[in-house]
Amino acid sequence: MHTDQRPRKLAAITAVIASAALAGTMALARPAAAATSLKAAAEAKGKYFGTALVQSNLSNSALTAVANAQFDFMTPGNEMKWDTTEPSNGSYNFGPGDTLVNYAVAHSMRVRGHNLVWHSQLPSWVSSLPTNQVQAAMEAHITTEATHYKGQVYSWDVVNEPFNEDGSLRTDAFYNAMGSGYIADALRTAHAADPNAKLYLNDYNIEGENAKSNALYTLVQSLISQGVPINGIGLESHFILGQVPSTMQANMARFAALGLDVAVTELDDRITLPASSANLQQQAADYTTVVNDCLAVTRCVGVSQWGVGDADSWIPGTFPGQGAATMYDQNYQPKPAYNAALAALGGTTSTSSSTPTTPTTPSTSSSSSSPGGGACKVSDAVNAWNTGLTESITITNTGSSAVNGWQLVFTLASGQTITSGWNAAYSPSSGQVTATNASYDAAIPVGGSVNIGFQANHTGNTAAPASFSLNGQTCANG
Ligand code: 9MR
Repeated sequence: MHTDQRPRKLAAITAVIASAALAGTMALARPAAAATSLKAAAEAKGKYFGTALVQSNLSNSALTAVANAQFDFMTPGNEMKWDTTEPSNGSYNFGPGDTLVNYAVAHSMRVRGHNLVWHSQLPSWVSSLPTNQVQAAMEAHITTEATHYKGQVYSWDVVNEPFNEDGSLRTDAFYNAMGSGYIADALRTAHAADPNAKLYLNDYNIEGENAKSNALYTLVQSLISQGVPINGIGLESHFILGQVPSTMQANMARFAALGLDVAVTELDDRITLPASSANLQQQAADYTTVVNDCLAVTRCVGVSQWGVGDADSWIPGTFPGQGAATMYDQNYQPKPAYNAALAALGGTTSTSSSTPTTPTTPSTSSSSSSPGGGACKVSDAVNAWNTGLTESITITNTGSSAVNGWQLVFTLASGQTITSGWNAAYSPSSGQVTATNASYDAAIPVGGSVNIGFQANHTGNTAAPASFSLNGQTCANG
């Protein structure tokens, strides 16, 4: 918007650096560094960033190196489920869960207890019980497990995946024995055992507004009105590439408005293999959307991915031909989705090292195209740090007909190279760049806007592009 701001800011920053250096107090002049891990960036926003771990992961040093550096929250993938913890009636095994809890404690991760009541990974002795014995078995299981982990878990998924897709309740052993009242009973029992744990209902395909999330919403309203202890809703978020629901933020907000926390509990984003670089860019855009949705809802307490890397994901085993669903590749190298999630949280991918970085102040600057344009206007904002920047670009259709498919052309300042982007495909990564719409934002109605953006490395010049053209037409200053 105002190209004239940057020179003044840079001059001011330079002056601060110079005087600090003279005074021998450069460290004081250095602003709080942008976080370089998911957990630090999330914590700076008052949230957490988690992963799921299974016991066998703990002996994989490449995996634990990433887990320890990036995550401050851990969900045991299987070890707290009924088939592990009470494989036969009244006989409990908390060894595997304890191992993971101890690991989490040792690495400053909070724990999501997962889960107390679920139709799956349920030992057959439970489903074979006469219906008049199921309630006692359920209450005993909840009481024993929640008491065992009392004070050690941040939250419990008390009932996991209770709904069918049409919003009816699943007719599992618990429903068949107790009707819909089993959910309230389970929550009350868990609360009695561990009054400080946050009690959640957790499910999949409830991320957007749909029949299933509507039914959950209605159930939760009713639970609250009856005084049933419930603290949060877990949105599993097992997404298909490019299909993060547009209503996710609004959906989170409506549950939050009931006085509940919400959390993204099992995030992944599956791709039909082999994953192309365009797929990975789309996945980065999807992760950005999810993180931004959580950031936009104060009561969204955090985001957890299901597994550390693609090598650990359940997707290929369950959806043959699909995979590459996480932020880390098979070798625990970060993918574009990692950079995108970190950038969305306000962090930076520049690796921290013992070498002091040049003190710089993250600068926000903006510029836009020459005024006068016609069918479009563009506003952009650059947020830069010592070696990198993010640029957020909003394109508005100011013409009199809808845009259907678009290319935005702009020229990066010398030394800038795009490393990841969202909501468009960017090519090439430096010089004159063409950003091509993603499938889901090809249409810009009259008066409508699309936001895209990217993360780039730079070598000192953090200037925004001087002008933008949309489908060959120069855009106005937005
Ligand atoms: O990741 C878990 C996998 O190892 C198990 O085989 C599977 C069995 O159902 O459960 C997986 O985790 C699920 C989680 O507990 C609940 N939501 C869906 C997850 C993926 O299936």
